[in-house]
Amino acid sequence: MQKRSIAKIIASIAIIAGVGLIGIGATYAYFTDQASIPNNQVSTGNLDLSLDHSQGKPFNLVSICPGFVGNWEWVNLNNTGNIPMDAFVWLQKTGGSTVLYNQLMIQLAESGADHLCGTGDDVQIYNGPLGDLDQIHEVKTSDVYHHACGPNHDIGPGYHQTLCQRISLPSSAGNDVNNQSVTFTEWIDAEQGLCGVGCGGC
Ligand SMILES: [Ca+2]
Repeated sequence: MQKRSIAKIIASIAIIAGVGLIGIGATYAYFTDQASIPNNQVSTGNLDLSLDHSQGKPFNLVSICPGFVGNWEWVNLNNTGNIPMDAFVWLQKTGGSTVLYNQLMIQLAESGADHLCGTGDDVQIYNGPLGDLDQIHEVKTSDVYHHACGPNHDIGPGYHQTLCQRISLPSSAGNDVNNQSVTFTEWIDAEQGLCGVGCGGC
């Protein structure tokens, strides 16, 4: 009998506990509500460089001699993407005479606001042997282009930069370059620029 009474008591406690849990659950049935902000998006900018193969590109200089000074030629670096870019230029010899390659000289300049090469507002980028232009040189842009993207040397989206170029063969080159030829590739590297105010999200 005693065991049965204890069992009844335990059963009663269990029922009471169960009722208590239901009561607790009901206590926390608060009102709730929810709102949302849909259509969040993240996208990356488009870095896109295109070149106008402009006056004198590629170089095709035939039968030149020591003392030769070429005409100013140029290529346009177009920012056809939607973020600012920095541009860098370098050369890579692809065949022929290393002696001639190292004797040839090249001047690189940014055209300035007048878009003309060989005028007073040109900004020199490089002046030396082709053979030493295997390191990248930044195409620093003139002030007229800065305003698009802050105080950096960026080419703004929709803008272009004119890169002026002139090749010469010094009179001191001598017979070492007699009857020689060389080929090379000109590379333009583009890199995302640092943004100023109003220049997008990069
Ligand atoms: Ca100029």
